[in-house]
Amino acid sequence: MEVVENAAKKIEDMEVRGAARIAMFAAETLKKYAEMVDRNFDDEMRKASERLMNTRPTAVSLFNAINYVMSYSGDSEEEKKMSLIRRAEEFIFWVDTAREKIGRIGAKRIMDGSTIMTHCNSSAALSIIKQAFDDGKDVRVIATESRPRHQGHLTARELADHGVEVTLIVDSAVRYFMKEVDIVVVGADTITVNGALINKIGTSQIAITAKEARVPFMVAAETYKFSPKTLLGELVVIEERDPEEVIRGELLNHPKVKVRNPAFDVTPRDYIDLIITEIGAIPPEMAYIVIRDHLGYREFGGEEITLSPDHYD
Ligand code: 5GP
Ligand code: RI2
Repeated sequence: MEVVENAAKKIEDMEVRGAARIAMFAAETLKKYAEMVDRNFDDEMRKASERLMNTRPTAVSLFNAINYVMSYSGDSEEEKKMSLIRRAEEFIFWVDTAREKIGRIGAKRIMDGSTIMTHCNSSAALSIIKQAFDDGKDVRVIATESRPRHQGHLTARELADHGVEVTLIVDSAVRYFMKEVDIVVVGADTITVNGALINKIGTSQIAITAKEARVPFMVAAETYKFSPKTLLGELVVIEERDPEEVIRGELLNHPKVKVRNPAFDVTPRDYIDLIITEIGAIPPEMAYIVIRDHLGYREFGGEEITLSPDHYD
């Protein structure tokens, strides 16, 4: 289990982060562990998947990845192992190809000469921006620093290294700059059945500001970011992280001061113009259809929800 424990710690500490990356990493880890297990396959894999599942609660991509990989079949342990490995590879392929497709679809919505605002560090959102740039469009990006973990620095570096001009701003400067913005593009940790977006804390403030300024707000989300559990009435758990990520020192221990650090917030669907998925650009109202038809769960109504390889059809 050491390989699983180490991987779980990396996700918890955010050494491996981003909804797509943690999902792919979980699939890679399950595959690696399956290759090592030589007895009690079902039990061992169940323990491994539970450990990985209990790392970060908000991004449904992690749940969907684990659920997809763990829906293996076979009579003998060897058959089960082969089935699990194949499913892990399928999921990893899904992650890679979806990001690329989202880039190609979303880039069409970026006009030449645009200033794009983005928040945090989303591989899907950046895929759109990079594709627009690669298509020869003159684009500039305003990136928020994304306190407290400053993932905006990663975004600024990644885009600048790609050749895109970037302006880095503090999160509270969003409204100040919104009048210069032509479109907002963000990623997603989870999309709920009623089309709400759960993404990095501060996203909903940007969405409200964009709406006020009549600036389109576009979300880049692979279909495995849609939550089948919300169809069964579950609410998305918003992760609250250590206050030490926000502030260190005396104030943290003051008996009258409480420091809170929610990592995500909810943007209601009325603020979202379009969600770019690998199966097309959809309005948030279509989230239910994506969950019903493209996540292809079989055991509707129970706790068990199985993603289906029909996805590849
Ligand atoms: P707000 O609370 O920001 O006014 O609206 C949140 C929106 O997200 C509502 O439309 C709510 O129905 C929707 N939503 C869907 N799933 C969830 C969830 O798991 N948690 C929360 N807080 N809102 C959700
Ligand atoms: P991709 C990140 O969460 C951000 O909220 C980002 O928008 C989202 O995951 C999606 O990222 P965190 O892991 O899957 O930094 O598009 O807390 O890469």
